[in-house]
Amino acid sequence: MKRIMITGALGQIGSELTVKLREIYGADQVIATDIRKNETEAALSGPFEMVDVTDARTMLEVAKKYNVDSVIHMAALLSATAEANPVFAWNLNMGGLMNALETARELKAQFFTPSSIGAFGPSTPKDRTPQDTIHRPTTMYGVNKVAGELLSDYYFHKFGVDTRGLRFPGLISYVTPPGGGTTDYAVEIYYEAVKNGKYTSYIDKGTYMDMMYMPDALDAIVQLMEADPSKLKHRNSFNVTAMSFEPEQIAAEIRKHIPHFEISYKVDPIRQSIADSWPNSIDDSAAVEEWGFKANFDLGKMTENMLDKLKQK
Ligand code: VAH
Repeated sequence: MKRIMITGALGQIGSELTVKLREIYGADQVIATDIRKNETEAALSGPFEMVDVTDARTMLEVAKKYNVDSVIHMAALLSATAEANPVFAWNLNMGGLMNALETARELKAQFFTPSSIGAFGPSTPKDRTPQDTIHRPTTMYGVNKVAGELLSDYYFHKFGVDTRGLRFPGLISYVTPPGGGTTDYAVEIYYEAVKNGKYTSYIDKGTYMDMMYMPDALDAIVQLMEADPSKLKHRNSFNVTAMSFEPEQIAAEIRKHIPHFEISYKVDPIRQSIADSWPNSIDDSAAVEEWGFKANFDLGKMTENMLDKLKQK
């Protein structure tokens, strides 16, 4: 990767990924794009262009203007928002992805877009979910992610586009609050613990989901994109995870730092049903074997870092 265009650069992953890529490749080599602008570091620390990913012409124009050699497509609706607006989610998630793949094909650029544990469904083996297995998701987000994986593989086999992807678990960060996800309870709980010493979870106790601290997710994107392509047996997309926990476990970890912290439950049936359709834990051995994936943060280390950063914030 030398000159990179990022879509959704002001989103939950994009805003931190933009800053990290500028540190690695140089600020002027990373073109941040999004449908709106704000005053965050991602928007102000290097080139920024307004791009609505459903507008193919503008996206291609911007990519040509900067002669990018890599397209990192992050713009998409997450699971809960997509479930509330399924037709809009299909048009944005799939229309945006097609436009980004076409842009990469025209510029002979490398390509990355994230998939998710949301690409699995109730008939998928739930524990240590394999890299290659059944994908019958029951959410619009999951349908988008499976279709997106297949479309990205198609662009590799049919047009030779160097497409790569990661099936992310829930991502946890202190920088950009998430929007519209199912796993976001695991982010909100830290903010509420610091602010109010208590949290009411919309996901029920005993609900296990894979999670990862954002620094590990950002490292994984760069590591995969820089990996030797001859070593890749898979491309779209690799299972990656750092931990699997349920709400009581993250609450117990928080209490090691905030002893009086209390968790209560007011289950949201829609997001609970989405969570119940996802794996309890996934097997990331393919990522480890093919490009040396390794997460550095476990629940203990993440909790210590999150609470420390949020207290500073
Ligand atoms: C969501 N955070 O909850 C995203 C992610 C695995 C979950 O895809 O929709």
